[in-house]
Amino acid sequence: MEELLGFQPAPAATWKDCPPVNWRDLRDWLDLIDRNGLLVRIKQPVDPDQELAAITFMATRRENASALLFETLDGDRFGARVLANMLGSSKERYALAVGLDPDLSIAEMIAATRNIMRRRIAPVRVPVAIARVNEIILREDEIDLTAFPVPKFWPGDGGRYVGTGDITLTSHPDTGRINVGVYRQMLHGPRQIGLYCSPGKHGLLDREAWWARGEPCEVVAAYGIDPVLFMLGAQVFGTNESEFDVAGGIMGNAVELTDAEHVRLPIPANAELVIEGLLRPGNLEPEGPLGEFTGYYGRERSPQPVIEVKALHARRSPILTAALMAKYPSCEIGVHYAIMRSARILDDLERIGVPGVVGAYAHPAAASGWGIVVVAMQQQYAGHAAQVLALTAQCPAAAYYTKWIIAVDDDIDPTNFNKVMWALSTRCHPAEDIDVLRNTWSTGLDPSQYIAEQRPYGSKALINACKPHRYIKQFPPSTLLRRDVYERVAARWPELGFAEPPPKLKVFHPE
Ligand SMILES: Cc1cc2nc3c(=O)[nH]c(=O)nc-3n(C[C@H](O)[C@H](O)[C@H](O)COP(=O)(O)O)c2cc1C
Ligand SMILES: [Mn+2]
Repeated sequence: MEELLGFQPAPAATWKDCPPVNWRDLRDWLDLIDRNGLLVRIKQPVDPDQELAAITFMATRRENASALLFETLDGDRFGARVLANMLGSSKERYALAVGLDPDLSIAEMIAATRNIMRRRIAPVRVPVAIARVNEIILREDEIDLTAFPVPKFWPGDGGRYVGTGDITLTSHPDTGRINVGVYRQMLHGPRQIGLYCSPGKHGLLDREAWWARGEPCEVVAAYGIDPVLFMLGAQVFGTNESEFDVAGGIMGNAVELTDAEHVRLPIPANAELVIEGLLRPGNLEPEGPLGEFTGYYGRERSPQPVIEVKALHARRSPILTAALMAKYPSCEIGVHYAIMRSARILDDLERIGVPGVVGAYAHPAAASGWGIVVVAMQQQYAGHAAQVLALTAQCPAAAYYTKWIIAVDDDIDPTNFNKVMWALSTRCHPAEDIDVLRNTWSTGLDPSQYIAEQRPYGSKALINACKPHRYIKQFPPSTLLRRDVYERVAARWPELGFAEPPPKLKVFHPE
């Protein structure tokens, strides 16, 4: 019945009204979600080889499933724990991470996220001696990452992945800008880790720039990290922006960094487990495959750069954040990613200056928010929908992977796929209303092209599911109740024997 309410996302308060988050590190945040009944602690021994992933997958076959803290892991020689489904498909945990009201709708969370993402707070440096991540420091030969309960997720995975729910820091040699990205990392040996970055990702561009100079690329990777830095590492920002500044802004508190020992990059001071290392020019080892966010093994085993680990920093009983890549709703690239990506797409469209856009949603069930973007708009002139479709398809936040860009009128809530299907089925004429963009930015992980080398060149369908602008005045009226009839029936609702209150309708047959 909300179909008849129209789409009116409540304007969120400005970020000045948003208080800072009331947690400081991953452990505080776990206490917070525990108090809200959103964390399950698993004390029984679990095998990190596939059993951990199986439990995570089976426990997350429904939306809003709890986070899982595995406290006892077979083969663990470090006293480590593993957190899985940290955010997953839970909008409540997203809200608790960024300090929003968990009862907001998805559309309201997107609007509120745009506001808190506007606030920027630069990181601060804390002394090495008080940084929590320095409770344990190991160097060179003292380091043995095989002592950790590093998960192997899927039966066809090429190895154990220490980095999935990680953040990875690199810098660009020309500008010194530090990038934060989430990139998978396969354990090769006690001090060797494979790093896979897709073409176009900042971690890869940074590494190529160092190697072009014949110099090693310094890397810092955190394998146990708080939810905000993780979420920010997964979003696309311009190379003139700092993921740390945005993370600080979202939290309302500066991100705390501290000095590393071996590299010039900083390390997150409150992380659980961090390594410092070097990617040396030409040092490649076979990496992958990994069961991916698409729900498939996306890419054949191939040579990828190896991080030579120089130092390790950890808290006592560190918590590794493991991100299961799987079909919705079991994928860690879940609702948080969909909300933030949608907010970024709306920001991009606003910056470009295209009028009339009222909402957007990158649905998480569409290959983890990467496959489909629905954009809602008020059509104002001939060609407007085609313009919005093309700009949405190629704006920085939406350009990667997205195959289906669907424009709907502003009476359609883009977060409600039932309404989107109605628009596709009643307002879109496929022979007229679909355009295709070719050779667009995609990834080797897209299984839909059989020849793997072609996969990084994607394609996009632009689908106009708005009422045809040419005939908008003649377009058949939708079936709506008359207001007086609605009000009469609503008044009789209890008398008619209905226990629930009558549906609230806002749009009526024109008088
Ligand atoms: C759990 C998770 C795993 C990811 N794994 C990879 C990966 O292995 N390689 C990659 O290029 N991107 C991966 N991504 C996507 C990138 O994090 C994302 O595109 C981000 O924008 C990269 O940062 P950048 O824009 O600074 O390059 C992953 C994202 C998530 C949330
Ligand atoms: Mn970046």
